[in-house]
Amino acid sequence: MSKVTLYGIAQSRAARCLWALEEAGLPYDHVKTHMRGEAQQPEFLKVNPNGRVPALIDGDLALFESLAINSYIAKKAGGPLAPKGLAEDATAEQWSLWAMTEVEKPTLRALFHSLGIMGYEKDPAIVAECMAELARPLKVLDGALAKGDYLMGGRFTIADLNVASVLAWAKTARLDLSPYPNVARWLDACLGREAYGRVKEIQKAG
Ligand SMILES: N[C@@H](CCC(=O)N[C@@H](CS)C(=O)NCC(=O)O)C(=O)O
Repeated sequence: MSKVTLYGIAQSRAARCLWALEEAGLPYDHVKTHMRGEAQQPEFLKVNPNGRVPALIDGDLALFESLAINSYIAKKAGGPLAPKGLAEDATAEQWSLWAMTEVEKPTLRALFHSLGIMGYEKDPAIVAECMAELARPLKVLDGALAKGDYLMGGRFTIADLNVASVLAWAKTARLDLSPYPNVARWLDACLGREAYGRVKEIQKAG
């Protein structure tokens, strides 16, 4: 299988794609493009005109958007991570778009204000506001996970990986997920996977 190239330091949303690549066992090169400065240089803008990471190149194909990249990785590699058939494909897309539109923004805001990082003040009131905003989607996810260990097909798939890779920030922020016990259990299982452990190692290595 042809080698792909992933751009983006591991301490960015590129971590999501590193997880998918490690999980899928796809051969890849990792170019540690920094999100500030390097990603806005003319050379990199040919890879991703948005000037953001991650981005992925596979031959003539250039892709941006972390979770779309992950869908591609899963389908290219095949195997249990990939959706089987149209219904699973649509379900995986549903969860990925949902994670981006319903979950990502308040989770990232909660992360910044719970740890006081990236120039933001620690602010428990803002974290509480984010948790209130997350209540609706987290209840939906908790309900879906009450029916089984994973989001679809009775196995860990790209749907789980994509949603968990966004909710990983909730873990880093130590957000209280106890009102959503199925989410808490599932997130621990997803983030406990060997492939995710390898991503943590890559992050530590810098
Ligand atoms: N929706 C995009 C967001 C990409 C994104 O914002 N990446 C950040 C790093 S985590 C970045 O490159 N920021 C640089 C900038 O905004 O100029 C995705 O998920 O790939």
